[in-house]
Amino acid sequence: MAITIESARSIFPGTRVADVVPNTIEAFNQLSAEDQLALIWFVYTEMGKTVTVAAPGATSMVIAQGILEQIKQMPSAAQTQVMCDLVNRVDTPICRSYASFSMNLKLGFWNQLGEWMEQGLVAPIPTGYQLSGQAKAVLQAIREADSGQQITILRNTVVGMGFDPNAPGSYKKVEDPVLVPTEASARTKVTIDGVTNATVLSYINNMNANDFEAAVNLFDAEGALQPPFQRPILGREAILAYMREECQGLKMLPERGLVESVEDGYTPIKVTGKVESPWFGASVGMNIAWRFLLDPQGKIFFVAVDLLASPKELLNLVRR
Ligand code: 45D
Repeated sequence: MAITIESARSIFPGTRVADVVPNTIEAFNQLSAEDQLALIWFVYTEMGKTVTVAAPGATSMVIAQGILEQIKQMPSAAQTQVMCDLVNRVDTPICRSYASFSMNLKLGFWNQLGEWMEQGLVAPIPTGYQLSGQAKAVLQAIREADSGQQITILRNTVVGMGFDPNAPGSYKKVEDPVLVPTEASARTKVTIDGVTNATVLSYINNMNANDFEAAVNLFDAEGALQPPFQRPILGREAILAYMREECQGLKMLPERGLVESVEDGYTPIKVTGKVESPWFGASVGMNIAWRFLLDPQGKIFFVAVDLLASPKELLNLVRR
């Protein structure tokens, strides 16, 4: 049977992913704008007690600064309106600008608003705001999720806001400045219990050094990368653009893995471990699996990155 990206997606089918993330996002999107804002506020402030959010320096915050200042000058009711518009994806100039922001810029934008809300410079969520019954259920589901799942839910709510006049994601994005890769002498080298495969080790080491060109050159020309809860991204060019937006400052800490026997020249390799985002650093480790399928030349034909259902899944290295 010929191996395709579609067939590669189902390698290591016993991997249990954190379904709570897409399920919660779906329920969240059904809520009113006021409920959504209040709910994120509660999650964010509750998490704030245990983790510190640090906006990464690479974020081109200057681009958002004008809009942020504009919001800060508005009367309180207008500030609340802007936030509701963002949630409701209304067609306004601010919502269009927001949609053109990179992921990190969207996060940095809200992080600033959150700080100002705390300081009373931007309209806060009214004290004693009562969530609807549905919103309470969503909040409870988020509280029961682990911290890695919580930050993924938070991030996904922020990414979908604003108004994109064309198909979602088709808007010309403001690009983040490209980080200089870590110099050779300062690079870390991971070891993975059970995996000595040079491509896999080199992938992780290059990603940890922000050397996305080197990482992308490890892919087959027709290769694909599938982020958590997303469709595969196809081809080196698209993967490189994605990495520049989503992978700067990530810390990948693989722990163990399994190399399966070769089938039709292709090698399935599963690796599990933690990933830390620059926003939360070591205070939030996400439990991750990488499911690689290497082609006969040892290039990455496919890799899926999964957010795991539980820490127990870190030990699940069986193929079926
Ligand atoms: O609405 O190997 C207020 C890939 C209230 C690549 C607010 C990967 C109102 C390949 C609180 C102000 C990338 C796939 C809002 C690996 C309101 C690869 C503010 C995986 C919105 C390993 C909210 C990488 C705020 C992974 C400020 C899994 C929210 C990376 C801030 C995951 C939320 C990174 C933040 C994640 C969330 C980062 C900063 C999940 C950050 C999440």
